[in-house]
Amino acid sequence: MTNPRTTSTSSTSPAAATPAAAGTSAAPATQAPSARALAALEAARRRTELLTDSVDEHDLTAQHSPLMSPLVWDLAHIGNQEEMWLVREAGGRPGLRPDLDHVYDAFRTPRADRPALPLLGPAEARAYIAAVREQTAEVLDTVDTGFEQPERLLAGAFVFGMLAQHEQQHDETMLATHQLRVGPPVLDAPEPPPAPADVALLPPEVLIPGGPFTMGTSTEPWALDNELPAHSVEVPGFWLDTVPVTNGAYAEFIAAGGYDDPAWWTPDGWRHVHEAGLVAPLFWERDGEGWNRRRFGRTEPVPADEPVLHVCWYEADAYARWAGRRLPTEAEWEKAARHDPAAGRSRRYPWGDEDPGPEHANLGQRHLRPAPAGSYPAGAAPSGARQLIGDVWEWTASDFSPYPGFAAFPYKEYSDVFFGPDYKVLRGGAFGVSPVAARGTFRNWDYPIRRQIFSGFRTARDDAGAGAASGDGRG
Ligand code: AVJ
Ligand code: FE
Repeated sequence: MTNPRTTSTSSTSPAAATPAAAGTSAAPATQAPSARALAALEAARRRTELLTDSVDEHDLTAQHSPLMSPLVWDLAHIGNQEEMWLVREAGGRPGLRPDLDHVYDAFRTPRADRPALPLLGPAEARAYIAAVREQTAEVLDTVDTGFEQPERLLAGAFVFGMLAQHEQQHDETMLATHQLRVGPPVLDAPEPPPAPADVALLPPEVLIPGGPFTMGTSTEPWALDNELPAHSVEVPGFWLDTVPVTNGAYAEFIAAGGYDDPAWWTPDGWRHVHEAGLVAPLFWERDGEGWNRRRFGRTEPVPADEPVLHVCWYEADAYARWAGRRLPTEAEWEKAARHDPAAGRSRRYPWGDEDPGPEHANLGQRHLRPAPAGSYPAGAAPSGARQLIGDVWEWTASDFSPYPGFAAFPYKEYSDVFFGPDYKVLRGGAFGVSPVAARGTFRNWDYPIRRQIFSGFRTARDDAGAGAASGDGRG
């Protein structure tokens, strides 16, 4: 089998994606892999520092929820993965603390048990990740990161991009820990822009015409193993919500007794609703007739026009059934987000191949909440669907499974061990996802009961005239 990442990327090579954590400065498309790598690693580290310097030593070492690691575990785990894969494996160096591998092996110790491990303290963890980063900089200075480099970890600076994405993924996990943490607020960010004027005119749903499209990628230099390889998938025509389901719409489901009627729930979902006592999204609490929510230490009325957040897959699935609809499959979601019917090809993002900028999507923890539904018209897909990238992760109907031709790289514990019916796929990325880890092809997954993640959804339905349909769905 050909190795997609060492194949020449010449004319089909996408532009280098932005390394900016905050998504505010798009890197020039001509940026060399090594420059892109350095910027991406530095952006990730600034965000890690923001999330860990904003709390005291007690908050760093405490376990804020059995669902999460202590922040100081994430901190040193970031460095340990960088030491293991970048400094030792790709850089060929002895490394600093190979003895720490087992302490920070996510697969060996579940999150709930991590406080009992002999963890580095805050000062030790900070010194450790800084020392690893010095070695990383030396490796970057000495290796060839060209696309023709035969060593797959180094070609196009893949291993550097992989570790920048890994650090940003843990930053998002730490952001979820911040959201679970009880106490006065420590994070601040400007509010997202208000909804654009045309929101009231948007059609509720858009048509994605039937036919094949290219799912996954064989050319994106920093795509992770589960996004590979590109392959054609036949997707019958379907209708998709123009925007994610809002808090206001979800509150109607609650008010209509949605949590009390087994008709809307799968048997597993119904059992879970009762065992866990679910009555509303996580962090919501009753306030008279309405709802408040706690968000990063502040309590506020639930904003009706914002995409719903912190719902589990069972809740998303039940809402969709109540609405007479269903969740989109993963292939439907990716076709809506990438397929350009005029050009007959898949894009990197809904808006085109251009790296995400602040006008396209709510990414990078620039804001501490989703933007109102209907925001970011410049980030719309050809169908007119908005906010497919950014704001909230979107649950899909699909189990996490490998694409035809999948090969684990560089380790089975990134994706391979999670394939199967236990995990549902989420797509698109939330406001706390870095642009370096947000792509039309990027795949996330979690258990269907999880909702401390920044998860929302949109709904879909079959096109009655599938195959024969045409037009843009705007009627
Ligand atoms: C892709 C978000 C499911 O956090 O478990 C981090 C990412 N993998 N370190 C996770 C990940 C290894 C992963 N998810
Ligand atoms: Fe990890």
